[in-house]
Amino acid sequence: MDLWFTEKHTDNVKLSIKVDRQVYSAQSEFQRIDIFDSLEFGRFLTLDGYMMLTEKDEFIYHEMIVHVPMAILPQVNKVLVIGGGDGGAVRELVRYPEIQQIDLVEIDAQVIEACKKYLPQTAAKLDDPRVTIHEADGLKFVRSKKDEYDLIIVDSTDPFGPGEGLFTKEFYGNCFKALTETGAMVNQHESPFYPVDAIAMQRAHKRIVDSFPISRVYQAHIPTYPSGHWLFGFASKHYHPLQDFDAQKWKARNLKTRYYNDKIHVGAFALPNYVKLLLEEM
Ligand code: AAT
Repeated sequence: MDLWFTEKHTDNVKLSIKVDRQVYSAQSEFQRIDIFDSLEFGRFLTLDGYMMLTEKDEFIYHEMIVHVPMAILPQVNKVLVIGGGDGGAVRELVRYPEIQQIDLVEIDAQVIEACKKYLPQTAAKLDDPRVTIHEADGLKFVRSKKDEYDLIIVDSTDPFGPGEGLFTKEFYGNCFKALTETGAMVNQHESPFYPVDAIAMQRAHKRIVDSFPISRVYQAHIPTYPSGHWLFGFASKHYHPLQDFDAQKWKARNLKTRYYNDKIHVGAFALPNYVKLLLEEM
């Protein structure tokens, strides 16, 4: 008998992935957590039935959410990751020796536990001595922080349920305050393609533009997210994502990556006209 995981992307579109077996299922205080094995995408994690990551394509998302800001900011000592209990963003961050401290703020401890057990590919570096895990709501966590982080990575679920607060004006204002004088914030910025997603994306974008002097959007192709066309936001107090990008410095690090490179860095900030229109950049 065939078993399929299906996610509804719009009222008229669904994506289905053939499942080999279900590995884990639990209802936490915050959401339903499921982990499946599949032939095409390897093991994958869903929350409330929405795809969070697959073993096959998570490298694209995690490389793009980490290496883009790390190649722009000249000195990053302290990083805050909000969400990201799967550990994928942390795995990429610990590759930088100059990072001394990483605070990971994940609302759902059960996501961390499940990923440590069943998704070592992403979770393996959560035990790095530089990482401190806080089981807390990111919205509340940043309220009391001031002038502390060089980089904030918002690796959150979509703007419903527990993730909703991470798309508010209050949250972006508090992230601004929590950053050092030259700090920057990167967030998963939703998809521009289907109107249901684009409306939330536009709303969040306006709030970020209002909160930061420099704010640019970049893109990547993530096959298992709705439409496959995904955006990230780079919002900064001082450094510009292209003018302050030092390709030579990044190349000299000799970090092995499967998606990100210096040409992708520049190209990712070139947006299609329809996206520029949605972002009111045209
Ligand atoms: N790294 C790719 C996977 C994610 S998961 C996002 C995580 O954010 C989840 O573990 C969820 O529990 C956590 N989260 C949600 N709301 C909050 C909150 N308020 N505070 C802290 N953590 C939170 C991202 C997937 C992107 C999906 C795109 N469609």
